[in-house]
Amino acid sequence: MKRLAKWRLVSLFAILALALSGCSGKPYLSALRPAGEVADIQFDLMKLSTYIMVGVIVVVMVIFVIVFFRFRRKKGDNGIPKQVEGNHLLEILWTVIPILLLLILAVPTVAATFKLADVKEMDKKNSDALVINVRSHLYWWDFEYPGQKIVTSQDLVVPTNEKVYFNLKSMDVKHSFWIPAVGGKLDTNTDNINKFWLVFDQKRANEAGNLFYGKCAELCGPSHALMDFKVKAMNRDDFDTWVKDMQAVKEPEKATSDLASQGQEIFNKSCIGCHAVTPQNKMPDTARVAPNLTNFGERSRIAGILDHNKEELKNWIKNPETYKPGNEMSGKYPEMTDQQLDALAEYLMGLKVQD
Ligand code: HEC
Ligand SMILES: [Cu+2]
Repeated sequence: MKRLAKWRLVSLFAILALALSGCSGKPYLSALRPAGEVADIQFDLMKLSTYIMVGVIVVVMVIFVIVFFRFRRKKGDNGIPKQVEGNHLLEILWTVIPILLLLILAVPTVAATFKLADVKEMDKKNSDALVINVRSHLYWWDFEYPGQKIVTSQDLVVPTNEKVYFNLKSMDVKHSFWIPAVGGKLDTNTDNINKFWLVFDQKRANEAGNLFYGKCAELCGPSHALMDFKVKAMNRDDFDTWVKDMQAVKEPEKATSDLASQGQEIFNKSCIGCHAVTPQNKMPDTARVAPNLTNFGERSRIAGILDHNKEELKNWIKNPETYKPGNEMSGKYPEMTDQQLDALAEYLMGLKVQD
């Protein structure tokens, strides 16, 4: 019997350890390791409300314990104790204290809400603020840089230590744009544009390996949990270079080897109807039906989730349904032989804009 109780305790601690390890605060993924001005503000609000809640619990528990022991029935107590009803001082106290606590919570929260929604700068004429149009799709992300006239998908590229402004919109159902370490989450809706800004801190980006993880935070379908994107944060100079390299691609890049040009041929026959390989957006939003692959060779993941290598790429093209159930690519192109898959992988991995 005793042994059983001991094991119960051990397994309880094991489960607890497992649960708490989820809070370890990975720098690329955790809201508890804020990596920018917005994340800092949000984290401070979380701390403030946690402190207040813990304070209330502690005070209530202390009073509870005192009352529990002091007013127990003791030997010699007979009958019903004196009945007290209505105490002005107490009633005023327990009305005023919660009001004060709510005010302490509300004032910084409302102030932060307005600050985080302040996008005057992006709406100004001739403003030189960096604006990115985020378009969410079942189950992938499109990023358009209207000022730079380029489009990329799945990997969001941003400069660090400056305000980056976002226009958020969804092309199918509601999704939500969230970069846990940096800020959000804000819904992407179908019939209005939500706007906000974020700052990506350079030092924290270094700690995170210059790659933050982004998530869809609104249940949107069977592959919702797989609707990931990544954020490449780099200093302004590197960002400008990346933009120039993207802009320099005016037409589909020529494959460099025999195998790759075979792949390009297959791609031009079966895939290019959905996937663009030039970064200029010549289509209306609604016509963009698949990730832009101009810089696919430089992605950090395939489809946001798989390791970026030829094997996984072939697996993906062979059967995307296994990896992302309900995705919009499955079954919409002819089946490929192993040889064709090799060629496609060779071609796609070669799609790079930077050297
Ligand atoms: C009907 C349109 C359509 C066709 C045709 C199509 N795809 Fe896709 N493809 C998609 C969509 C949509 C996604 C995004 C899937 C997701 O992540 O949910 C995608 C994703 C991908 C990805 C991952 C992209 C990234 O940025 O990580 C690759 C690679 C890819 N497709 C290759 C191909 C190849 C190769 C072909 C031709 C054999 C092809 N696709 C044909 C619609 C299409
Ligand atoms: Cu989603």
